[in-house]
Amino acid sequence: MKEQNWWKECVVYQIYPRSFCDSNGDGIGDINGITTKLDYLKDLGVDVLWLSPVCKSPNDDNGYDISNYRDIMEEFGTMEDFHRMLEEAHKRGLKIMLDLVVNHTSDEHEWFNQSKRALDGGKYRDYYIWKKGKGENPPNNWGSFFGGSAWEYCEERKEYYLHIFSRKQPDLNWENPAVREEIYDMMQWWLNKGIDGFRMDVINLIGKDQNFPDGIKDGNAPYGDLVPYTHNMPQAHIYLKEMNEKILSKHDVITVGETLNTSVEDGIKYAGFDENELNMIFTFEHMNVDNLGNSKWNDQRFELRKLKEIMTRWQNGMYQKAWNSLYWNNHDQPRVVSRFGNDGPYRELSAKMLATCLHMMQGTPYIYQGEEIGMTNLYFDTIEEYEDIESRTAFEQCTKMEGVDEETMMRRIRWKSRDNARTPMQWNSRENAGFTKGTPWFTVNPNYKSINVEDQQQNEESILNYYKRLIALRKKYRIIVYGDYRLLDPESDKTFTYMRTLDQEKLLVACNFTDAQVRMQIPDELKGTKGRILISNYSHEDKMLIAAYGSEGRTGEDGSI
Ligand code: ISL
Ligand code: CA
Repeated sequence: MKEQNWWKECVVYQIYPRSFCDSNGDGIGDINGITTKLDYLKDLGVDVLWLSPVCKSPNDDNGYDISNYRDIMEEFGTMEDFHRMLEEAHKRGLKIMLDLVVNHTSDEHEWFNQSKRALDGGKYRDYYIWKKGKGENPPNNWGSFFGGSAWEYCEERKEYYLHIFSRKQPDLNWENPAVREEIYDMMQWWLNKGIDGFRMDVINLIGKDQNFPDGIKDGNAPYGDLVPYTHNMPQAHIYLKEMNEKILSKHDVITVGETLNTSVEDGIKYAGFDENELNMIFTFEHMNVDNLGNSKWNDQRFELRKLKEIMTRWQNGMYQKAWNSLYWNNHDQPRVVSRFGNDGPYRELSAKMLATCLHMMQGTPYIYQGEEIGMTNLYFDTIEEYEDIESRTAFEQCTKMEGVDEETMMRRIRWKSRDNARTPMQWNSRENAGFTKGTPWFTVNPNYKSINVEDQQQNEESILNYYKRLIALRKKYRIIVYGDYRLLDPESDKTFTYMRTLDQEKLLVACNFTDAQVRMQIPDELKGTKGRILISNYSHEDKMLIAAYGSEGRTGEDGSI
């Protein structure tokens, strides 16, 4: 077993502040709202809270477009509110992790204002990625993730700037040492306030191929693919090592990089125990399991065998080399109980099953607000009802430029939109789910009367209480944190079964992904041994135990459950 660290043993809870809790009735969740829920979070048992961006922002992309890194978004409150929240969190032993969005800023950031005007030199001239066009055309054919070209022409400079995301999110030029110093300074400034870590937004995009070649066009795609020239470039590792040396290594913090399009090999470089870059990364491979080609936009259901293959490859590939993070959900993904589970009659059972499947793996688990009560997707009829910039721009581009008919595209958006994760947190069965006393900024899922925190607190068998037990188990059994992992049923399209092992101990995790009963064999290595069930999503645990192990708590000859 490699070194033990607190960030390997903790559980992180992600808060999307806009949709978490509104304290002043303006319909927008805020920092004081978070403070009022710290007891709830402490009681849940999580250790670290990751807040999606809280810095000043014009909210083109809900805070992922920062216009001032050293100030708080007006709707969310003040710096005083932030300090109070931090202090109250620390009093309860909860750590606070901020979202570091430094691949790009907002186009309303002062650096960009200066850079636009810096025609003949000056400090800010190369803070962003500026290029001359090719005649009437942009510097190359790259398409932005949020629709259209990745280049925007700027009248003032008579040049184009690069924006991998929206045109209001210009990419910073990390080649420029002054930019890097500026960012390290800002990180230190927040660390001085006492924050406990960073989740780093699209951090593997900070290095760009300086030749800026055209990308390959896929099928009907109007633009070329920028991924091979902007993701996981060697520079990204150089800059992360520099950041680590100058800032991170001097603090006992938790770091996780959001890294799109990374392989296990990349993961080992970013999160390797001896690499001095990050503690862990978010892989996307398991989130892309239900993609169609390279695109997330489709409404097909995932294949269990594929999901198991991906997760197993990461579990085994990183083992003893680097650390995994474990997640089913975040503010960019549809709700897992709708996506990989069953949000109809088996919502509770499948939410618990999915939680078990994830939390018993090796890595640091992340819970996204509402996941702990089994919140579901929300399906709108028209594109106008969606708020998210990604859904809106994808609808435009796919229907107008790629020939997808509107009906089909709406089906895909209902299934995959990031807005599925962004409906307000469901606290109770009163108006607006107890999220706000005003008019919520975004539709509350109408199922809040039957899915909410308050009801689940009162029910011993609820998903919420199940999460509490899962978290508590991790604190109690080292095998959950440090044990190795072995998949037992690669061929099954019904079950996901794996074994964890630490020294003499074994932990069997058996998950049924179907809506029917399945029979499974107790693996030979457990036959005749004494075992007990640590947790189960079925209330008839005892019966199962007897069926599996006989009344003595020993496995029977055939070992079937
Ligand atoms: O999740 C996605 C898959 O389609 C993308 O929508 C997402 O943009 C990508 O994962 C990068 O995410 C991060 O950076 C974006 C921001 O919009 C996301 O909310 C953030 O998590 C740009 O800052
Ligand atoms: Ca508010």
